[in-house]
Amino acid sequence: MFKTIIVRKPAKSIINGITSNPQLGKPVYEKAVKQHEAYVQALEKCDVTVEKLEADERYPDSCFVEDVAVCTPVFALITNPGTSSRKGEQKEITDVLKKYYDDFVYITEPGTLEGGDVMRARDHYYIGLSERTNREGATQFIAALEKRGMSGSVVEMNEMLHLKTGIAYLGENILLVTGEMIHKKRFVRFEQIVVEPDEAYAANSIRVNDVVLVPEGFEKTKREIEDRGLSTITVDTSEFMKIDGGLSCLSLRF
Ligand code: CIR
Repeated sequence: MFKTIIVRKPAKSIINGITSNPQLGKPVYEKAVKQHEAYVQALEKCDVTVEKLEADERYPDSCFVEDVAVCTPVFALITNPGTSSRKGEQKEITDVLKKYYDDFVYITEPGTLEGGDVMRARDHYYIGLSERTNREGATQFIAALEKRGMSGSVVEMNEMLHLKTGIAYLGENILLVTGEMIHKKRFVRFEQIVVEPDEAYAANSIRVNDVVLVPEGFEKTKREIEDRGLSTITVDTSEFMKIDGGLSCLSLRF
């Protein structure tokens, strides 16, 4: 069960967020704030306490708090983002997490790691090797996990921004997978819901306690999830999608 969720309000500078899809246009700040509020309301229906952090104008991508920490059941990993405009965001989350954790591990240079590349399934952590997370960063994280009786392993990947761009663990042995994550040998022991290319963005859905949050507009994926007996809430994330962000990126859940 998750008890606490941390989110950060989008900054006005979100219009300068990193994007691989400039053809989608820039996010509209006011709309992003409204969508963020709706996201928080959806989370609040999931039996958790949501801590809302103020916007941080210095960092256009700072609403994507998932990337700057990984909150395990026993320690907080403070990451080292793999792109220059996001370096520094992790310092801002450290003080916030001191309320919740005593045990901190820090990814240090030359290691880089972003939380979007980390997927927990039961007690195992899968770590995608992306342009943002390198092998050294993953090795540091795995060492910290093993020291505390948990485990992690790396997943090679080539096509996506982050591991969780293409995969989500929904509990009960179910994975949502799309693109290069489909039928990876690593994941054969899971039941896989294959997300078609036209709904690929919905592979970044999140299970929060008894509910799965699904981005709005992806009916086939939503139905597939509901067919497994899971309840869903849809949230409009159009403004975050414009800068490669999705539902998981917008929160730290622990
Ligand atoms: C970035 O490129 O860092 C942001 N524009 C998007 C971050 C998305 N985060 C995530 O998937 N965990």
